[in-house]
Amino acid sequence: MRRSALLSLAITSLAAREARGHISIWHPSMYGFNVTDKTFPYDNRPVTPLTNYTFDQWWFHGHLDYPPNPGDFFELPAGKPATAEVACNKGLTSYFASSEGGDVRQGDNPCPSDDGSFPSGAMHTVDFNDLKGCALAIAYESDVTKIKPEDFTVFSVNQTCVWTRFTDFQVPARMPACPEDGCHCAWFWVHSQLSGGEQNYMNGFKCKVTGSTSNVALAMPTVPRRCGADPQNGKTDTVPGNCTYGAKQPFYWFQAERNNMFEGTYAPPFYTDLYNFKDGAQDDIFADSYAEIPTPSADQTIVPTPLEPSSTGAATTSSSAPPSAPTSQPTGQAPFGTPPGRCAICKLRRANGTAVRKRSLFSFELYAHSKKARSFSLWHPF
Ligand SMILES: [Cu+2]
Repeated sequence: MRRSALLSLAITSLAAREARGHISIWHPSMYGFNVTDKTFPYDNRPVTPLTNYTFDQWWFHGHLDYPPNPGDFFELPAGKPATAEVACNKGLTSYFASSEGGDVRQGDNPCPSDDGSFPSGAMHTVDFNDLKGCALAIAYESDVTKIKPEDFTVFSVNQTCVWTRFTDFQVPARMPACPEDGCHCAWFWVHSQLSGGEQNYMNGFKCKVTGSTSNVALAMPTVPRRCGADPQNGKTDTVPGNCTYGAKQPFYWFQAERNNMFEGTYAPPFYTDLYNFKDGAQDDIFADSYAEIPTPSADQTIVPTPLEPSSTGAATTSSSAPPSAPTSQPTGQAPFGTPPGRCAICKLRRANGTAVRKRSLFSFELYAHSKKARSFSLWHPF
């Protein structure tokens, strides 16, 4: 009797635990806001990571058939911060009322751990210095079925994402207004390679720019390039000529289809200076931001300077042709893969028993990460 009671308690707590995990943005404007672990044949909650997925699975997190209610928009005040909430469970956010487990908020903590330690495993960071940033991107299109991956432009980066639940995204002052039925936005996150596998996060939502004072359109976004200092991969100095300047696409990485980034497991692309994603508003993403942008390469010595923006301007559209998605790693970038030093670092961390292996209260089922046996899973926190 007692044993079965204990067993059912164990099953109950296990079920509660498995209903949680990882991190996403949370807002009623998002696609999949009410998707639970039972909605799909597989666990496709907004917080689940996207890796090796087909296009239909990863694009908008596979949630296009779960749109927000009409009229729900995430507002982007031009020139001001937009405060988003990131958490590993809806119950940890202001929107707990529609969460399976109700209100489990713990202040600004995006993902409390079971032993009170911080950061928890689902935050995928060893410590504050291991944070790799997240981004918001926008497409000026109301019809979600018309949007292609190449249409998204990153307009704001928070390099210390996901340290806090309330996460500010500075909105560029010159963001033009959206069409009457709104724009589409998406949240993107790729975490440190020291704290988990090749997980991509994408959550789409409906958004609207408020207080717009400019009508200059965004430039056509191009693929970001690795150009920051990267000592772990043998690059001690930044290579400014190798950066992508102006409007940049988000990273589409490690999926089965439609990638635009081809970095290896141990050198993920990050929303940091490493890819010329400065913290805060991306103010140089407009059609008139640069007179000319030279072709980036490792040997490029000309670095473009943004023009002084006029606060208003005639409506313009980008004249450049849409960039075609690259089919291979661009040349002239830092070598990717597994440099000898990498694994030594990971083993050291393991041996020392540091935060890398901390479990999260909102931990995720183990096999989600170990579907494909990879050596990195040895130091994956789950
Ligand atoms: Cu995760």
